[in-house]
Amino acid sequence: MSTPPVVLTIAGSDCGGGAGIQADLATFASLRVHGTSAVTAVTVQDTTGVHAVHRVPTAVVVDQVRVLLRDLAPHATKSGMFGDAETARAVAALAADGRLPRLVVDPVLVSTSGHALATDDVLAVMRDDLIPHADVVTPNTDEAAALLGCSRAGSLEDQTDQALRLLELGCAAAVITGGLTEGARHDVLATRTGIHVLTGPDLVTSNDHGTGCTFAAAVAAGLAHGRPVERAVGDAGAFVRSCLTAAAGWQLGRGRGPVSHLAPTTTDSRGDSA
Ligand code: PXL
Repeated sequence: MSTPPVVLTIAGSDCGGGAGIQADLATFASLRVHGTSAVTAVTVQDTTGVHAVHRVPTAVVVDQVRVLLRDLAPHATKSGMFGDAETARAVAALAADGRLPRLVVDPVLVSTSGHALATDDVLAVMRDDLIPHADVVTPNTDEAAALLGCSRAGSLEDQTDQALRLLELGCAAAVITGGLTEGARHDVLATRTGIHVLTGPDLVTSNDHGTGCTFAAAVAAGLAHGRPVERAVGDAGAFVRSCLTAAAGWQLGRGRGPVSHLAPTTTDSRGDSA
């Protein structure tokens, strides 16, 4: 195998292996990119919930990012959970300096189990200081509503309108994931050139922990492979569906189980054909 592209994730650790840094690195390996990581927070977590959160000092986060940028020159970057607003601000400053290439911002607010992973001031920093430098922002419908200060999209029209409004924050593209209409799930991508509605089946499973992180990490992997954003987003949706399908029968833990990053991927989403 030839030298893979490198992706950097700046995110929190989920010691249960379902979300956060662990989901990002598993996704990167599955999609044939080399994953590097700067840890922002350590969550004490299992499938039943988040039991504690320990932030990593901002200087330690920045130091991890600094050495990785210098030595491994990532082709794409991804942000997830921040330990606090100071860390979010420091990462936004790196983005403003053009140091974070092909930046995918996953505006993480709440864990799958319902635990708040960001305070209002982290949300404000993401919206005002970080997202203006993002190539793609990947909120679910709740996160999009929080960023825009409105209620959750209740129709495909609302979802489209909100994706367009996210562009006004200054990002190059925004995809709102997980809009539901009977039996179907829609991801709505808005770019400077148009709207793309990506529709798939609504896969009902309790093993869905880490889908948001996995989606955003897969988008970053696609961008690192040099794909255009429309293709990276479409492939990421297909990858998440294969991860959900493969884990549907798993029995891991007593709560919301993880998606499977062990799913065989199509050559398309894995990047053997580019
Ligand atoms: O899926 C959001 C998320 C992000 N980062 C960490 C998490 C979670 C959800 O549980 O634990 C560390």
